[in-house]
Amino acid sequence: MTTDNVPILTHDPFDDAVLADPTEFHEALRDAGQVVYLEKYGIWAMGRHAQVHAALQDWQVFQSAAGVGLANFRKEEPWRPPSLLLESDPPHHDAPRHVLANVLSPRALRRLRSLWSQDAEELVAQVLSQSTAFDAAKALAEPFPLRVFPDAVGLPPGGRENLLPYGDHAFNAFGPTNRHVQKGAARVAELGEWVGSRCRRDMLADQGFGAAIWAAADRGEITEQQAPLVVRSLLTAGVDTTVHAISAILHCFATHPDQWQRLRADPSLVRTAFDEAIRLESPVQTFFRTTTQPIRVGSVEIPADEKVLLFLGAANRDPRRWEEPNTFDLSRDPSGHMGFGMGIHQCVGQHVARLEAEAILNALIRRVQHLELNGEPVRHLNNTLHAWASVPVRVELDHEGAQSTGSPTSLVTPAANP
Ligand code: OVM
Repeated sequence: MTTDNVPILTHDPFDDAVLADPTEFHEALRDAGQVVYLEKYGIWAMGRHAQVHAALQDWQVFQSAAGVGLANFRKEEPWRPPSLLLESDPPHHDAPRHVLANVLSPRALRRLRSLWSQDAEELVAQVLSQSTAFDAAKALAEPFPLRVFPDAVGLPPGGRENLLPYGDHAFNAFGPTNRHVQKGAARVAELGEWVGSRCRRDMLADQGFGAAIWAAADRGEITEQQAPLVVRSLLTAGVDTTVHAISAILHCFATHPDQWQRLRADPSLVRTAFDEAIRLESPVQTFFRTTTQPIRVGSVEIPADEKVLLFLGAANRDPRRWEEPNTFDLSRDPSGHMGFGMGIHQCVGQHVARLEAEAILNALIRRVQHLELNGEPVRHLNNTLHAWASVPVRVELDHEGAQSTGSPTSLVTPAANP
C-alpha cells in the first residue's frame, strides 16, 4: 500500500470526545483533502460532500458486501449473519431491497398516517398535561417510535424493551471494538436470539410490515430463508434511528426558538424541518465501504480491498456545499443531504421516519407556542449514531391551539365551549 501524497491524520473518530462533538474533527478531515488516511485504524476516509456523494453512488467500486463497518468480512467473521440489504450488493441486494421498498413505500404507509397522528396527539397531550418542563428525549423521542413502530411491524407485545439495546449495539458494532462495543457484548447472544425469534412468521401479526415481507416470500419475490433476515433489518434499523432523529429535531427547535415560530406560522415547513434536522445532526454519522479495485480520488489512489469511512455527518456540514452549514435554518433547501445515504442503499425506511417525525411535530405545533432548552442536553455516545440521552426543555402552551386537536372527538369541543 502506498501513502505517498495522501494526507495522514492521527485522529481517532471513535474517541468519546469526537463522538460527543465531531465538529472540529470533521473540519480537519474535510480540509486535509478529498480523501485522507486514518493511521490509527489503517483506513481511508472522506468528509467532503462531493466525494462522499460520489463514493455512495459507485457501489461497484465502494462495495457493501464486505461490511459497512470497520470489520472486513473477507477477513473477519461478522458478529451476526450479514444483512441482506445493508451488507450486500447487486445482484443479491436487489430482491430484498425491492420487497422492503414496497413494504415501506409512501403508498403502503398511507393508512398509518391518521393512526400515528392520533397516537402522537395522545402522547403529546399526556406529556404536556403533566408538566411544561420535561425531557424531550425521554418523554417524546424515545416512547413515540416504540409506541407505533413495533405494532406496525406486527411484533408480539412482550420484550419490546430489547429493541433499543439491540439497535444500539448493532450501530456500535460498525466501529472498532472499543468500550461501546464491549459494553454491549454481554447481552449480544440474548438480544440476538430474541430478535431472531421475532422474525419468524408465526411470531408476527397477520397484518403489518412483517406479514407483508412473508407475503412477498409466498409470492416468490424472496425465499423463505431470506424473509426472516429482511424482517431483522426492520428491527435493527427501525427504532434507534427514528428515536435519535426525533430527539435531533426537538433539540434543533429548542435551541432555535425563532425557527419554531416560523414552523408554527407555516406548518407546511414540517418536511423541510425534518430534512434540515437530519442534515444538521446526521443521526447516522458514518458508514464504511470496501474497495473492489484500485480507485483514484483526486491525486490519491486507494488500493483494492481497503476500508473507506464515509462521513455523512461531515458531508452534511461541508461549507463547499452548504452556506452557513452549522446553522439550523428552515429557509434553506436541505435536499441533497447525505443523512439517509445516497444511491442503491439510500435509507429504505425514510418514509416511516418522516411519518413518525411529522406526527410528533404536528401535535406539538398546535399546542406549544414557545419552546426552549431547560438545562444542558446530554449526549448518548455510540460509534455510529449521533444521539441525545437527554434534552431538557421548557414549553409555553397555546391554549387555543390545544383545543382544536383535529381528532373526531374534538369536533364536539368547540360546540361545548363556544
Ligand atoms: C440492516 C440495517 C440497515 C441499516 C442500518 C442498520 C444497524 C442495519 O439491514 O440490518 O444499522
